[in-house]
Amino acid sequence: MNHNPLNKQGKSVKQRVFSGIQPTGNIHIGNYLAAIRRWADLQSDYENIFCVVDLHAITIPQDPQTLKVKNREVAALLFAAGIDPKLSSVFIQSHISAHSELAWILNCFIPIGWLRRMTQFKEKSKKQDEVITMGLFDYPALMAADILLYATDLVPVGDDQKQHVELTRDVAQRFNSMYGETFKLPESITPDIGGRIMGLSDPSKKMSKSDTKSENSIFLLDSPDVIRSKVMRATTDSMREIRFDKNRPSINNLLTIYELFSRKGRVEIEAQFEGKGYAYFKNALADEIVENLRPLQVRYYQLMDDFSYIDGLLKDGSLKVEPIAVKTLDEVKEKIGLG
Ligand code: ATP
Ligand code: LTN
Repeated sequence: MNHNPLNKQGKSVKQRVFSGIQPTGNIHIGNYLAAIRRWADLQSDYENIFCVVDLHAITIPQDPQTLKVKNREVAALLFAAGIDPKLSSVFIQSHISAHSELAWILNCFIPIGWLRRMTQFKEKSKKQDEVITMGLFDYPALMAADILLYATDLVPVGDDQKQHVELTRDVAQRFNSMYGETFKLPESITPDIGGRIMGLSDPSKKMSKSDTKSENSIFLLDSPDVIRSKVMRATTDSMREIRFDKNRPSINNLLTIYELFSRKGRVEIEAQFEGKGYAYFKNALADEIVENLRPLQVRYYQLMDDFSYIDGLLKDGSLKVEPIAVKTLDEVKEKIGLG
């Protein structure tokens, strides 16, 4: 897939990709398959900016020491998963203050009704035991700021974030219609397959970092034994055939995970497991996941031996992208009469 337009000389101009991930909980294979691996796969076709969104993380209470370490761990995971610092800038959101500043300004252009409609807010505020803060409610304004600061063309995300990118377009359009062309309108890109990987023990719910039941998710750093045991215990139905079927959520989800990790086609997969039982399939699935995650895990632990190296990469990332953010913010402030 390459959406890059041509410039006047007929040369392809790289479009800009921006996406983010929260430094919370444990990164799972849903995050990997729908977001991180796609970012890595796409990176040579685009100009890429990836952000560890710690300001989004604090919309839910976080332990300060853990959050600081998590920022580096998640960055290390991105590099371990193949994000190449030569092709992609990676940085920590709170290191560039323009994000908070533009989020505040956008707040003043977002009707409350738009935020009330956000499915993620409705779901997260239902499960939370703590007080629901303005920050959680306002999460999409900060996400809009992240995207709009960099004149982003494309936002690769899982299905659950599509609605937030729509809101980003809406606020950009509203601002542009009031003050003239300022923001580029971004488009989300979601995977055709696996945009919403479901839980292993409860396939009616999406696999989620904040899920307290760890058997529902396979984490990128789970050991081979843990992966195997989670796959073997995954819910299945009472039917026998191993076939892709939306009406059979548990087996459909496991087959989708197999499809994405093995990169094989559906016909080939169904033929491979024809007449075989669930145990046989689950063993093959566990092997596929373990073998795919092995190199990532090796690289991750090597990188984590040297925190200063990760910090250096993150600093380079911020230095490279901050001028883009500052330029957008200055233009916005000028247009609305600030300063
Ligand atoms: P939390 O449960 O804490 O909200 P999360 O698992 O949704 O966390 P994020 O950091 O919010 O993780 O998301 C990072 C990326 O992973 C986003 O692009 C999001 O759409 C994608 N993603 C999250 N969960 C899934 C899933 N179950 N299937 C596919 N993509 C997912
Ligand atoms: N809300 C996103 C994380 C995120 C993001 C972004 C994704 C924050 N800012 C900008 C794409 C673009 C999530 O995954 N929950």
